[in-house]
Amino acid sequence: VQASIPEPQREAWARNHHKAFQTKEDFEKEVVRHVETTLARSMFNCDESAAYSATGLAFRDRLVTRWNQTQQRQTFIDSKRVYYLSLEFLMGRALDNAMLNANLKDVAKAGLDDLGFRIEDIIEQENDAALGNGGLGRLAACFLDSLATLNYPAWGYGLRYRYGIFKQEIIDGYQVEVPDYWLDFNPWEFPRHDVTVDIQFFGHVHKMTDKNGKPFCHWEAGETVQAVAYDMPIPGYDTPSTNNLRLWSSKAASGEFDFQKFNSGDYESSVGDQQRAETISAVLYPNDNLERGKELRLKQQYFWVAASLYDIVRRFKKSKRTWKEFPDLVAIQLNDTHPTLAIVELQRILVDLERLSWDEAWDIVTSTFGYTNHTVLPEALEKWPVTLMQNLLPRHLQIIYDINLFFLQAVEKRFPQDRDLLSRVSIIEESQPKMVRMAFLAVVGSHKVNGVAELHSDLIKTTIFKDFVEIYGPDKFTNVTNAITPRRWLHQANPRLSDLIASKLGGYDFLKDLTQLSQLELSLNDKAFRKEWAEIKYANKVRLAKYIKATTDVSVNPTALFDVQVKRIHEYKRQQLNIFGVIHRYLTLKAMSPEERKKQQPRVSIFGGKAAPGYWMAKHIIHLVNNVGSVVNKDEDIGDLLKVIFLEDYNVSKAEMIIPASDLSEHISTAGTEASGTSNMKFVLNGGLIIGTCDGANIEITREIGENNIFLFGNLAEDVEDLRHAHTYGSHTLDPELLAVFSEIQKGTFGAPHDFEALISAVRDHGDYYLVSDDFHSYIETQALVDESYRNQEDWVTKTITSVARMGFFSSDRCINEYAEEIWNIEPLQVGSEFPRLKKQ
Ligand code: NBG
Repeated sequence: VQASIPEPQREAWARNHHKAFQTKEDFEKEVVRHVETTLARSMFNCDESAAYSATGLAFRDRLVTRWNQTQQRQTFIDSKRVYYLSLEFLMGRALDNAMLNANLKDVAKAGLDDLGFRIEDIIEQENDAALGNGGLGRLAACFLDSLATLNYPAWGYGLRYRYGIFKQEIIDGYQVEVPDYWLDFNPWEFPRHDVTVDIQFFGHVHKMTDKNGKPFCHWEAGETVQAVAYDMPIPGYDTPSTNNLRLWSSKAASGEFDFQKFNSGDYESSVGDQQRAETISAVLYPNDNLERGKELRLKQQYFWVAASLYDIVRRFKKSKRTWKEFPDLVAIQLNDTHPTLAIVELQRILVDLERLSWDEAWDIVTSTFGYTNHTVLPEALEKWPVTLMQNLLPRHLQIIYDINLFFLQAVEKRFPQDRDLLSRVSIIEESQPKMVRMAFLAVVGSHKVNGVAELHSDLIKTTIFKDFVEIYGPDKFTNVTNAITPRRWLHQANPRLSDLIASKLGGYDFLKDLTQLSQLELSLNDKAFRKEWAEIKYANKVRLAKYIKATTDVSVNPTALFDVQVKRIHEYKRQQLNIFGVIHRYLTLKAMSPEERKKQQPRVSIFGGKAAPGYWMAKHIIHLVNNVGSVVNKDEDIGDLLKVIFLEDYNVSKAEMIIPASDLSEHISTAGTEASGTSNMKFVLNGGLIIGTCDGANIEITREIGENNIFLFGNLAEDVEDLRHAHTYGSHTLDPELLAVFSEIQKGTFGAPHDFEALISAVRDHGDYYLVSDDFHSYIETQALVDESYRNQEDWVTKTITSVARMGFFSSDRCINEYAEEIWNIEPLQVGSEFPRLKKQ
């Protein structure tokens, strides 16, 4: 291409090449230019929101150049790319991240200061990109950060929801959901009106013959909707590599705006078509670890998967390789079962459109896909009614039936006469109504299946995928333990701690090689270091205390132990165990003499998290926490000894403030239910300790940091089944201390007892599925141990430093390298001189 451009033109382009700013002066010029031209404002009406916009645009310009170079280079080199398909990307804010990754935050701070703004206030102006529910979506975001930082050629594909996860308001102690208008101003996205794909739904399948007399299937659509690409640049840390996150937005297909109807006066219905099309990408389903078979959700999934595959195939075709080479250039990772239709869609493209034989196509498909499982909870495993699939995607259902047929034939051959096995592993569940089991389809259509922590990966092999281990052998199943990006979760969220660590380790290289943290253990006896370490935690707590005062009007003492549980509200995560424990603490304190009370460790119990709008039990838990808070927080007998806070609208940017301020965080799921957990890692990395069950990544955190540095309690995963069985079929005696808590609630101490009856009867009358009573005593005892440990501050600081020093394993860079080597078989691109490295400031 280059050679075809005449020299003088090339010179003109080169002469005018956009030069990214590097100094404070140039940054200021860019900001003022954007205020005065892009935003059409001036010094006199530039408020913080405008200053944010201009700063964002200045950094965006910088990113774009690198982004284009990265993409050109990846295309030129033509090596294998990985595509991460995720229905959720919980990105949070982009500006702070862009500044830090470019090593230019100090420059921006000084420049904004000159122009009359505080950088912290400007950062606060940005809406979170909240296109996810919880851990699954945030993991995808951490992975994008690592992929770019490690210079892997990688794209994310998702949906551009008009509304991300709802905003949570707490009114009279209840959760109220409010829409999230995050797109109102978003400088980080680039609409690509030229990158569109027509996506079809409904209709009929016709059997046809081609000119050689070969039969093939033709799918004639009943409805067509257009997918439009919106791109977001994903900068890596301290590298020019800038990857792409492509999010699809739906609109009426061209020609769909019906001029016939419009001209004949039927304006409403022509606009109605438009709106129906736009509905597909309108909302994120606000369920964490729960699937409901809604038609629109299946439409979303196919829309996104079909657009992404069209795009991937189009890119592949430009390389002029043969189809057999597809898996040499393309790896596709399925983030949970949501994108499983991609397996079927690629098979359809290869067989129906490209006319490959079934077997050739299937080899390509299965070599291309990898599938990550994120849960064993039965209510979260996706199943779609066959009738729904038949109606919406008639050709895909046929292909699924064929995949299933060939799969079952192969199973039958190896395990003759085992009819039970065949019905257990069939992709079609022979229930009423019949269902398509998406997790089984994902297993059959992928070359690797991974869980997200060791215990979880073992569990999937012995429970939901047990038969598939028999069929395929154990090598198809593997583990990649989740992790987090230290750039956002240490450097950005806790800059003072990051700076302190850098001062000890001789620079910021640890952010790219987190195992370097281990050298911190050499400083354990360094008095000045320990003092600064403790002061940083205290300062972070003071900041959170101010925020609590401003948002809830409750004053909390920053010298108290800050005990935090922030995550989606779910019975399996057991916020009810926590709040019952808090009530137990309150009752214990109330029963003490004033002298005795003085000896107790003051605590602030902080909760945060959203409940799915239709999850009634979860909403009751929120209500109870708020009601307990309103009683305890004004009880003068108690004072600073106990405060109970519910923080509204927990999200990524709030996590960045809350996590660095925690002394203790709670990761207390019923053993065997939390696949991994990732906030547990964030808390420890920020110098907090954990109280937790032997579940998910808690187990590997313990292995890394040592049992003395974590507070484990409760029953083990291997005992859960027997306990549940005993609850239902044996005698079920409840913990007496828990019963005391229940009777206090039933006395009306925390508001109308009726409101909390369901929470109590789940434990008392309905078999206590989540083992709240079984673990209660152990939980209370372990909390007492925490109090005792916290009293010895020197010891506590030693524990926190030691823990941080041993967290190297939990960088998402390690995790991404494992995926790259074991699943994707891709190499990072060398960043050479033609693509210069950033200089350290
Ligand atoms: C969640 C698990 C978490 C895990 C994240 C990321 C789903 C279906 N699963 O424990 O509950 O940390 O995935 O792997 O959202």
